[in-house]
Order: sequence, then structure tokens, then C-alpha cells
Amino acid sequence: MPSLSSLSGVYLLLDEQWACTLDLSRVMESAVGCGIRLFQYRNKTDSIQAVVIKAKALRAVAARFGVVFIINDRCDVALAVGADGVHLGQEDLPLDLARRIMGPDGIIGVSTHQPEEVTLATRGGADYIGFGPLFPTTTKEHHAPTVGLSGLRGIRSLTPLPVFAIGGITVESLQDIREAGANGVAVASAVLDSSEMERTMRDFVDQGPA
Ligand code: 3NM
Repeated sequence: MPSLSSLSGVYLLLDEQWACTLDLSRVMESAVGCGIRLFQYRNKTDSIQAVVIKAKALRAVAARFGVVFIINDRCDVALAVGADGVHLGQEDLPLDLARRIMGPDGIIGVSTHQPEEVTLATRGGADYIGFGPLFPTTTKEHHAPTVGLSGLRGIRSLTPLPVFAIGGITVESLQDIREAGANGVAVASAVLDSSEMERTMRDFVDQGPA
């Protein structure tokens, strides 16, 4: 069973919008081969029934390799497929209610975009923080203003929790992000849109926060 100590490094966002061109189970398998051990399934478009079917398939791959598998937004889906945890946006179920559903051992991550949200998520018992969008991104619609590296540096001292920088992250930005104190990077497009996906994954693992 993956544990909280696995909450660092590269966090691959398996976003359903890429599933028309990619087999996300295969992407996960090759990501594990490249050293990625933390995954989130993100599906903002399908019915919950369809989300559960697709998430179950990915859950099975994650279980086979013993890597961490998190569901975006929905505690009910996370429980239904036996995921390791849930990732909550600011408009999702409040953290205290999500904890009641997920139990003490379920991993709960919270998306934050400003210092106050980081502090609240920390006090509220989150297991990790997503902070962003660091840079402009087209993966997330209607996102908050970019926070940049200075924003990331500014929140580092506000929380002892693992912080994942998110939004528009590319291989080129990894060194700066490491130096700004992030424990990990959450990434979708730079990997899923790459014409050399395995090479990009390896670069992320080699050059990103460990
Ligand atoms: N959440 P990419 S930015 C899912 O700021 C998500 O909370 C964000 O994808 C936030 O690596 C983002 O393609 C998109 O930019 C991440």
C-alpha cells in the first residue's frame, strides 16, 4: 500500500482530454518504467459512470506496480475504485467533509492558488498541497492568475506539507522550481503532448524535485 512518504517527485496528471490520442493505461505503464510513482486521473467531461469505468482500469495498473493513484475532485469515485486518495479543488467538497469520507488514511491533496488557501489547507489536515498555476496553462480552463516562481517561494515557509508546483511546467523550468523549494511537480501537457514522451518523462524524473 503506497504511503504518504511517496508524496514527492513527479506527479503525472492523466487527463482524459488526451485519451483520444493516447492509451492512458499504457502511458502509466511507461511512466512507471521511467521512474514516476504518483498519478492522478482527471476527467472533467464524462458521466460519473464512465469516469468510474476508466478510473478502475487505471487503478488496476497502479495496483500492479504499487504506485500511488489519486482521483481528481470526487471522493465517491475515489472510494468506488479503491484509489489511494482524492485531489480537491477549491470548489470541491470541503476538506473536513472529504476527510470524513476518505478516512484517516486516505490521501487528500488540495489545489491552492494563494497564501491563505495554503494555510487553510494545512490547518485543515491536507496531506499535500498543489500550488499554481505556476505558469500559463491550457490544460485547466478558467484557472486562477499565474503565481510564478516568486509566488512559490513565498508560500514555501507557510506549510510543512509536501508542495507540488503545477501549471505549465516544462523540463526547462525544473531547476528553478526545485530551487524555489517545491517537493514535487504536477504535470500534464509537457509529458502527454510530447513527441518523445519517454524521454520527457525521464528528464522530469532526473531534473525535477526528487
Ligand atoms: N491545476 P499542465 S494548473 C490541473 O493551478 C491543473 O490548480 C492547476 O496541466 C492549478 O501541466 C493545472 O498541462 C493544469 O499545465 C496542469
